[in-house]
Amino acid sequence: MTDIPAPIATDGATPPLVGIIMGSRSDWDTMRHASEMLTTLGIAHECKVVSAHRTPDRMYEYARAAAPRGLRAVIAGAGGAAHLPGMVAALTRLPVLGVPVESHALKGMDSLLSIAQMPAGIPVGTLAIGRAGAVNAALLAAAMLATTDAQLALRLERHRDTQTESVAENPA
Ligand code: RP5
Repeated sequence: MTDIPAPIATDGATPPLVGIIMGSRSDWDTMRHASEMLTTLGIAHECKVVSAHRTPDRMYEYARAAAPRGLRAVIAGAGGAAHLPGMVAALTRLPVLGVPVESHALKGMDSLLSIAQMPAGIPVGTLAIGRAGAVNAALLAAAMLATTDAQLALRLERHRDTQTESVAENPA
């Protein structure tokens, strides 16, 4: 059996490879699941509140600096009129993964459609509404990074094997 390498430290000393951003602190209850999955996989990352509406200058600066700082992907979560992922994607060449946060008024359908329906030319990889989308954004970012990181590829495969083994055949 192949040895699984130890995870990369995610103690803040390692430069982040993935940036998790969200439009509001109220999004953290959803977006923390992306952070937890990246931590599980040993991927150094950072988490910031960056609002397209309320802090447009912060958003611009974050997006413009993301690639030069060494980030390899951005996970952006937002709810309602969720412009953040698309605006950030317009400002960086990095892959941007959008997580529609569930809104009170429309249960996240507004978030989903405003993130997914990007006009041709600037893509946002849109995930599912809510926790599932946050978890899968982290797994998708991991899969992208794993194409050039053999140790991460092993950790990702191990994670998937463990998930498979945890599914009981008996429903009761
Ligand atoms: C969006 O507005 C945020 O992404 C959040 O999902 C939503 C509501 O924000 P708060 O009013 O809770 O700060 O920009």
